[in-house]
Amino acid sequence: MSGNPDSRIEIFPGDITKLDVDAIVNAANAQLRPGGGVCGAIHRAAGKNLREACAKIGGCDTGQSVHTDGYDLKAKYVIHTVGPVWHGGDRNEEALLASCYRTALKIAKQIGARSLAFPAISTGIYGFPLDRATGIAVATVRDFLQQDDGIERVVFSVFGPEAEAAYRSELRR
Ligand code: AR6
Repeated sequence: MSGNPDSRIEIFPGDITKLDVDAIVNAANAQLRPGGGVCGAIHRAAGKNLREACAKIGGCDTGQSVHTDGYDLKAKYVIHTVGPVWHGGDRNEEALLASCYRTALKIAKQIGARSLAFPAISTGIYGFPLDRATGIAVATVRDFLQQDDGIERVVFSVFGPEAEAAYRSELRR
């Protein structure tokens, strides 16, 4: 339907909160609390209105996504997705991680966000092995973009040289 999906994918080494995109994706927890990692950074940058909006929603299941405004961020929206905690791979972690990317992209489409940025969901505090997570992230985004031309730009925000190398290598495949 929409040409080579890789022409709409890019890598940004650095802090996702700085990105000027329509929506950034948050690697959230099921209670939608500020937490640490990229989630803590997004909440700090967006301000207390984000915490209040998340409290109003109340929670989100693993593998699912919800959205709020972006408040003090450049991004108009935050799409909160709850990645799986890695337990060794036999608790449906891979399918749940793919579902995070898919449901976030679906919401982006619904709210009219044409550019969005993902962090490496689940690969920090939740312990998902980086290479496996990167494979799932890239494959799921490519697949979605191939079926759909509503999203113009997907940025993988990678924090640190190891994550950057993993994404660059996966995108060369
Ligand atoms: N910009 C982009 N990526 C970042 C940033 C940033 N500012 N900060 C960290 N990362 P994590 P998880 C990378 O732990 O594993 C929170 O407390 C980081 O290097 O943030 O899904 C939530 O509330 C890693 O590659 O998320 C949950 O409780 C990636 O973001 C829990 O952690 C994800 O690491 C979620 O754990």
